[in-house]
Amino acid sequence: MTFTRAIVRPPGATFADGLTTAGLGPPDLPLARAQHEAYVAALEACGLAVTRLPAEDRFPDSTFVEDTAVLARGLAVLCRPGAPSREGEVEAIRPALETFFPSPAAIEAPGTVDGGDVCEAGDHVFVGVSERTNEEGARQLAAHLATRGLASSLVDVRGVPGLLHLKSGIAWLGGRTLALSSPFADRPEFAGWDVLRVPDGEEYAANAVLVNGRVLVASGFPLFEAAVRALPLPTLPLEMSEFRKLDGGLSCLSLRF
Ligand code: CIR
Repeated sequence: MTFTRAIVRPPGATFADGLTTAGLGPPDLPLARAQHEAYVAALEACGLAVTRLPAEDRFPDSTFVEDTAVLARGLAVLCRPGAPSREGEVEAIRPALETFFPSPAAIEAPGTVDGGDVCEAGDHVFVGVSERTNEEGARQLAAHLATRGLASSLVDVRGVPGLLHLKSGIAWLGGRTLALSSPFADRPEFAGWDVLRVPDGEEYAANAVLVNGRVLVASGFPLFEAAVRALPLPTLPLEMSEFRKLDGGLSCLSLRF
């Protein structure tokens, strides 16, 4: 799958008020903005034209744009975030999405879906059922994806300690290869896939992103990065410390299509 575009939104003035369970302390906003700039530069280095939306101070978590929509094969599905404080983010991003996807589908109540629970892996999509994405939402999403020839399977991630979204623990690295953190490595849902097991202690690195043949990885996880390079896939390491403080990872900072 080749990406040509991405949508991002830099962290706003209220960023430090975002939801978090990480216990890593408050984020440094200037540093977060610098890390976001470097992230955008990495996407551009991968050949993407990046649409930078204005910061949106009404919604502290609005820099995590991935959670607001699922984009696949020309289809856009507006999400219905599981966290009440994030609901308004969807309407806030809708106009930007509609410039590229004039008639988006939408997850309807009582369904909820956060985009971070959706992992596209070639012709297959894994959809996490989490504290944010419920089974009703996952089924609605699967029905929309099926209209584009994408098969889906549900992965229950509730009860995996410290895991916010499915993609906090898994990533697609092209072909039949998945990076899986330990809680996922032996699960039957991933039988038949080639598994790159994320080294214990480097779990955060599992949220890597394949962009046009290169893999964006969080810096500071040398064993995982070496394993990706050995596939062989080139890596682009990025500092993510300030987003990690808000339970965020690399994938959630952009919508790629
Ligand atoms: C939240 O709890 O919703 C945000 N603080 C972090 C969202 C991260 N999104 C993602 O991993 N897809």
